Amino acid sequence: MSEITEKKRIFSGVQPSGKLTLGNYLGAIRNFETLQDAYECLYCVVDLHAITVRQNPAELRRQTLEVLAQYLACGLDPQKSTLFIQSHVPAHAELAWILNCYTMFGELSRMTQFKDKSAKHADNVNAGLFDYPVLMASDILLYQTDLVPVGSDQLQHIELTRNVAQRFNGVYSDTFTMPEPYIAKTGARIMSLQDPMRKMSKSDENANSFILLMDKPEDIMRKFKRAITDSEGTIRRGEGKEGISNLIAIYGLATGRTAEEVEAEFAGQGYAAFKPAVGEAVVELLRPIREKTEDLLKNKDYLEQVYTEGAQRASYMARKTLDKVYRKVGFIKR
Ligand code: ATP
Ligand code: LTN
Repeated sequence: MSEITEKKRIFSGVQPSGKLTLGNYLGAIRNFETLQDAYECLYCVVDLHAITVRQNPAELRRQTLEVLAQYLACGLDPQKSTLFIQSHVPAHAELAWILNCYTMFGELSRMTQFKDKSAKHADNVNAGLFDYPVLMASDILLYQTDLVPVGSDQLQHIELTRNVAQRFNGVYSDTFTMPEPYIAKTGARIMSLQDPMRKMSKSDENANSFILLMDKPEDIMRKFKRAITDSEGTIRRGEGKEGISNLIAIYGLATGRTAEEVEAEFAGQGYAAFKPAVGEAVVELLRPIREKTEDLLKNKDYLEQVYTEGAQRASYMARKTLDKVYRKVGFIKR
């Protein structure tokens, strides 16, 4: 008997809620690229998620295209992976409604991202912000996803997705594949350069806390030179050295070295030598991505072709799951 091995499926998404950071790249997008040969991958720009926080419409449009261009600039290949925009495949919103009816209010109340974001946007704690994880579960379950590459802040949402899938499968028999998170060993949580106890976030008010993929080399150098460290002055990881530990992780990822190798390389040297070295490594890491993104953004026709074809492929896969779900819950076939 000939053996047909189908590739396992991957889904992940990034919100066009601002400009992408080094954290987004090292925690997520870099892994998207390395996984695309071994898996059948769908990578989405999740614009429906982005409007849970108020967005300027013109900027949202621009940022959506920019995230797509950055997917391509980071090496995602539309011949290998399906790249698309979430709002172009209505099945995401349709499945989200159904799954709302299989998700408990109490479960959603426990989500730390909801608690953080509702504290931060106290004047706009809308139902979408609360429901955000159900839409994310729909993104994942719609494609019978096996693996979800994300930064560690998203683990709780994937756990919730698994609970919802299990509940639905329990009521109606096997419908959804049970997804697993894929979290890289290093880079899963890049910290803020100004407060190394918090994750680097594109929506931080302090622009010195994050490195953007589109930052100019002089800005990258300046931000690393100003990065908060400690008064001890040695290049090693440890308790109370979260700032330096973060810089060691970043330098290691940018140059392909382990943390031990970085510590050995800079043994006996101080922060005045290390910080510019991290800056230079990141400048070189990001230079080709920035230049490629700039080129791609000049070619809107190409971007349109990529997202149009992506949405067609994704819609076809999504429809299969949605039809099955509609049948199982008892809706009449149209
Ligand atoms: P926001 O700041 O608007 O909440 P975000 O950057 O946290 O946005 P997304 O754009 O949706 O959120 O994140 C895309 C991916 O990047 C997710 O997989 C997320 O886990 C990952 N990610 C985000 N920040 C970091 C970080 N500091 N370190 C590692 N991975 C991260
Ligand atoms: N919530 C994610 C973005 C996201 C996502 C997804 C990630 C939306 N849908 C599906 C993986 C799979 C975040 O990073 N904030």
